[in-house]
Amino acid sequence: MLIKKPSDVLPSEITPREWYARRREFLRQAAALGLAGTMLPAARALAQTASPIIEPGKLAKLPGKPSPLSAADKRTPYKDVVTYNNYYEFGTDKSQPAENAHKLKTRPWSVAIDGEVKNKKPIDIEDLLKLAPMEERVYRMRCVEGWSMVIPWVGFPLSELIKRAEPTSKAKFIGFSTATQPDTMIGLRLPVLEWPYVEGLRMDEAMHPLTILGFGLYGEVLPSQNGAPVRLVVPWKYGFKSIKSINRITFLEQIPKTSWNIAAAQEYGFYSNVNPSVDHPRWSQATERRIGEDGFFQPKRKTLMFNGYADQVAKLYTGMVLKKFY
Ligand SMILES: Nc1nc2c(c(=O)[nH]1)N[C@H]1C(S)=C(S)[C@@H](COP(=O)(O)O)O[C@H]1N2
Ligand SMILES: [Mo]
Repeated sequence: MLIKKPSDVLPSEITPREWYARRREFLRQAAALGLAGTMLPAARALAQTASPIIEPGKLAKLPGKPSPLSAADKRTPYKDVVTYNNYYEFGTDKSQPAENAHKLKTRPWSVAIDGEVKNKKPIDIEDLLKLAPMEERVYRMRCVEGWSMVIPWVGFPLSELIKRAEPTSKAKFIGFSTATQPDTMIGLRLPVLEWPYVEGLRMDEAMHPLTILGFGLYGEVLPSQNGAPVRLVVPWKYGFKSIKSINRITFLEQIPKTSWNIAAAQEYGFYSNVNPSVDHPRWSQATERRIGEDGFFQPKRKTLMFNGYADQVAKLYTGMVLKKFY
């Protein structure tokens, strides 16, 4: 096979501009190898055989009790929330997850629990859904790329699941993995990230009341492009920490590996707290564009420290130099 695997590429070589170039090169090589005959129409078929969820009212209802932790910001229109996505397993363009992710098999589904815990029993999604009362949490979410949304999530605190797992005294961090479904996730064929997608949190961040497992949005179960059947939602960190379609949670003594840090360590650290005064090495993080509200020619809005959640989370980082722990 002529196509470069991630292991053939030094992480430090990868920049977003190169991802595009590599994706184009990948498609060109695929065409040259005759793979185009299998892969590209397959991708097209994925988009055609079932109906993508791009409007409300098509998925099962999942109500949540309104929470005092919700933001008062205007909610981003449903259509934008479900058609402007990052979910690289389904393609690197913003529109691709909505076109492709409805093929994701979300049942049967269970989440493996392992590492430094007493209760390693995997939890089936149906049991997980019943673990704690569902709440509606309207959160500002900000992507490291410089855009933001306000999403009414439905879920409950991750701490509920952590308590059930009974971490040992050695558990200092938690790692999360996304499922890999080679036959539904066309993006797994692209060497853009190492698969599975992995993320992590420090234990106190994971136990924080703002950190939730998300099962729904806008009062319905999650559309697959938003990470069905269960994802993480951590509103004070850049969007990539909020890992989708979780099938494994591992309790660890040491800091876990995270996908974007593996891909480009000098650009994406473990903490990835939203911070307007720590720029990305190649662009400013001082401002953002609110999807569905701010036009391209409007002045951008100011990004807030910890995405506006400083009152609740700043104390987690007292004494840490945030330019170093980015
Ligand atoms: N498994 C997985 N999770 C992921 C991603 C991804 O590519 N794969 N992208 C992340 C990024 S960069 C962002 S901004 C958010 C976007 O979530 P949304 O599409 O629901 O708004 O998902 C995050 N979780
Ligand atoms: Mo992102």
